[in-house]
Amino acid sequence: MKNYIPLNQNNLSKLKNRLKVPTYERSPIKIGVVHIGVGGFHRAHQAYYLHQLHEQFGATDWGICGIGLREADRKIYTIFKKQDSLYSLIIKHPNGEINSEVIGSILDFDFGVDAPEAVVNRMAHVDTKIVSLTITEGGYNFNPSTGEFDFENKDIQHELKNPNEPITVYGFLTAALRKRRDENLPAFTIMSCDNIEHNGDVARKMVLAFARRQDPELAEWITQEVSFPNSMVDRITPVTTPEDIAYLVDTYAVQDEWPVTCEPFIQWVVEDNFSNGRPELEKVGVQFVPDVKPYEKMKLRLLNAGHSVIGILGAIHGHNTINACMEDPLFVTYLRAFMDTEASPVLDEVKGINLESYKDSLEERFANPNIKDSVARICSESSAKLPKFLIATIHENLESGGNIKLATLIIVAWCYYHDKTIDEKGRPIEIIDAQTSELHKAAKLTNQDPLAFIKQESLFGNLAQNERFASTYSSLVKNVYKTNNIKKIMEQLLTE
Ligand code: CS2
Repeated sequence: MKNYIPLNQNNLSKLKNRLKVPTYERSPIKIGVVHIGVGGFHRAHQAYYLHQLHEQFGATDWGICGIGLREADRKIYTIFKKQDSLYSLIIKHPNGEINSEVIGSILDFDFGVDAPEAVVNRMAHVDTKIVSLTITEGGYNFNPSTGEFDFENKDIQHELKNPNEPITVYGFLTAALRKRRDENLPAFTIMSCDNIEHNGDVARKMVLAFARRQDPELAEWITQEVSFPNSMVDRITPVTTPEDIAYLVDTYAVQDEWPVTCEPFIQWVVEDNFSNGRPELEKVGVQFVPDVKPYEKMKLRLLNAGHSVIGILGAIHGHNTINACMEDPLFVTYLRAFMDTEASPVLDEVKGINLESYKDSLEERFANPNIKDSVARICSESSAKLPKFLIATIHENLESGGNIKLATLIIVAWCYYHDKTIDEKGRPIEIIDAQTSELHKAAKLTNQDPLAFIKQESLFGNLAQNERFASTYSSLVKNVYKTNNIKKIMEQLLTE
């Protein structure tokens, strides 16, 4: 039996002969960034960049405190308390090479469900300069078709009436900003790192919509004092599996209860617009630009939409992973045709980026056989993702007279997926979506009304009334339901 060492601060000196551990002292670092939503992505991306900054330049003002606001965050909270917020990042290259490293940039974690005051105090602390967010596309609490803040949400209603009892990100941000204003402290920057076009503008719009209802004077102060930079973030980060945990045990005899795996590629493009200072992330490869919008749009409409395209088709066919889809030449052709003929024509020019090589690199990244990104992860929360990633492209092509059939098949396939809930190999599909029951109900009506699924206005707006879309959609519905063979339809569309 090997001598297993649990990952924590005290054990770092013992671990350093086994794998790469932080070479900087963690204790003197101040917490400058408070981050809400410590999932795999944050740990593979922002925390990794800041870790590099500590490693190479000793950035003592920019440690991170993680925040969890949902019951589901109790797991990371509990593990981080045991592990002193340390975790391993396992970077998997396409050629099989693996680099593992212990990341030290997250210094603490506050759990808002048990201790809301601690969270408010942390955000209101003088050292806190930035509050960053990865709360997922669905976490912004807006109606996907109108883009307006959803005041119907019960938690939001509670917070509006009880400003001292925050529950959601909006209640916490406003409580902390109010405290800072009352104590004459400068505001923090609110930095969204979610996959939403104009993520900073959306965050601003939502925070202000909430604050105006709750406390108009505070809303005015936020308008003046808080900046909300837009950003484009990128690193494929699959769900951690028991094999990843076992890999660390077997290879380094390290016991880490929740490591993160990711691809080697990493990118972050941010607008240089911070209210209260920022870390010098350009030293570790982050690009600061005046306008991030063309980068965001390119990434969301190619990478994220591309993921959804092959993910949904793959789920129906019965491919388990994105790389399995990419081993299927028909999927590769379909993906590229979608990117070339439907997604690219609506993109704006992106300075310094060759779109063809960008698309080539996406194909390579998706094909990385070691990432094993599950189709279930990609399809999860499609009701929050597709309006942004794919339906927006359909709308723009309808306006410009561009092609829509390849994207429309994805909407049909999405309906079929919620209708059948088993794949073509007869296995149940793992569906994870906050709106599953509504989607399932609407999909089930397809045999009575072929347009039933797209009549869900909160997702599709008035698309069902668009003649070209409705007729493309209903003829594909007919075909898909008749053949029950998604690859056959993909082939047909590509040869038409
Ligand atoms: C994925 C993203 O969840 C999804 O649908 O497309 O998580 C994607 O892997 C990341 O945005 C890559 O940067």
